[in-house]
Amino acid sequence: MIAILVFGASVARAEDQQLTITGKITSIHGSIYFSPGDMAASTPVEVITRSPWTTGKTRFRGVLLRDILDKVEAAGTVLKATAVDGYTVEIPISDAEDFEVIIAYKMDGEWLEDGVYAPFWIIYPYDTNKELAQEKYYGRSIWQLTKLAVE
Ligand SMILES: Nc1nc2c(c(=O)[nH]1)N[C@H]1C(S)=C(S)[C@@H](COP(=O)(O)O)O[C@H]1N2
Ligand SMILES: [Mo]
Repeated sequence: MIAILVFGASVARAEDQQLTITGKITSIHGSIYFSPGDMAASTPVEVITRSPWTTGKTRFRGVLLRDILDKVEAAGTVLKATAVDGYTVEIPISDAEDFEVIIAYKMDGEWLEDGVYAPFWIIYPYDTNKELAQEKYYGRSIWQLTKLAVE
């Protein structure tokens, strides 16, 4: 009984600390999971930008959203993104093609903090592409990201 409870707790915890990609992807299991460590094993990309949530220039490190979508062979047009805090938003897949959007796991050299922004944060290059510095894209900048459903 104790073992079952402990196991259940550890599974729930793990789900909060990884990204689950589902929907129109190529996977025999239906879902593909990435931990921050898995993401860090791919070629890192940095976006250095100001943001509404940070002070001065911030260095976000992650992987290109487009590369992850390629990796899972995403075949849809929209991503339904969900966060630990229950926030959800739709991200057009065209954003990943048009801009250097990253799935960030580090900020200024530190892993994103648990209970704040971890495990992942969608970041757009707001400074490089001035049109991104607006509410529409800020709203798509979902932190505590744990689910992407490809539709
Ligand atoms: N996980 C999560 N991400 C989120 C939000 C949120 O509530 N939860 N708010 C979004 C919205 S609507 C906007 S405009 C920006 C900025 O939110 P803030 O102004 O409340 O910081 O973050 C986005 N990312
Ligand atoms: Mo918003």
